[in-house]
Amino acid sequence: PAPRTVLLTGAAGGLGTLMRGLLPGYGYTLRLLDLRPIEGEPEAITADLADREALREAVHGVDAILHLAGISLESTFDKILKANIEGTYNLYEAAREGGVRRIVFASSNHAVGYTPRPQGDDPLIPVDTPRRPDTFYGLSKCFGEDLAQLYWDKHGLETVSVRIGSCFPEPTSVRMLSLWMSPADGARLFHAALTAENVGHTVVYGSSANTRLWWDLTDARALGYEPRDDSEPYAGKLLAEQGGLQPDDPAHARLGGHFVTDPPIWPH
Ligand code: NAI
Ligand code: 15L
Repeated sequence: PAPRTVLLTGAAGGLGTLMRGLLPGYGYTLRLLDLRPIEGEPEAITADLADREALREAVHGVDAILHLAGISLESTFDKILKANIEGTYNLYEAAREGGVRRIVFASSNHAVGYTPRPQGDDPLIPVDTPRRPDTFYGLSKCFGEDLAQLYWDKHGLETVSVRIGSCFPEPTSVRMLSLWMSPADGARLFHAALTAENVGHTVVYGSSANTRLWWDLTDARALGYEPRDDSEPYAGKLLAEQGGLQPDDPAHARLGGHFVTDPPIWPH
């Protein structure tokens, strides 16, 4: 049966807020969880992914989990370790114990951020390209994908890991013209990932059907995802404001963009 009640972690965040607006339209009842309280949602669970007891209660009776919670940019290794690595482990353990059948995991383009972006007639980047995280953040997404594989192989808990490009209301950079996932396409993809049959652990890229696409959406489409949007209408304005991508600029040459070139964040 299709999942009905879905635990949405990270519900107070940017993507979580967008999905709170869109996923009920697909018939889901959402249970919300975040570290931060959510205004106007008195029933939302305010809890840290470090709180195993809270997670046990939060997963009780849900059919699936859309796992968006965590640090969503580069940070210190210790913070990433706590929120993204230990936090995701805690959630998977709660899900396994609670008999939850499927998790949709918000992975990221930064799991493969050092991959050169296609130029000219280069082929699109396939899902099975070697992982090359560009940050501790991207490394935590590699961990999440491997954890998902382990929990499928060992415990039969299914996951679709969605390596999200850039899901915001509009693309705001020339790089995002290639990686943009419109919120409406995001909801379409998460719905497909929640409902496709026999996914085991499947990794897909998450974006709209952009004219300037860098990666291959075949595996996402195989879940039943049919993107309807394209960033191209935003191209003229962004290119005029920012100029084109320079092949010799390291921040433009690889999938992860400035995550590749930003200095690491070390603890003080
Ligand atoms: P965000 O930073 O706006 O939201 C993340 C939410 O997680 C926040 O509300 C935060 O309070 C919560 N959170 C952080 N640590 C937590 C913890 N220990 N326990 C409970 N909640 C915690 O990020 P955004 O953009 O909404 O992204 C959501 C997810 O999707 C993240 O996992 C991010 O890595 C991933 N992602 C997002 C992309 C995007 O384009 N928005 C691109 C690629 C991946
Ligand atoms: C991500 O993984 C981040 O969570 C998001 O904030 C954006 O920076 C996105 O990648 C991106 O690469 O544009």
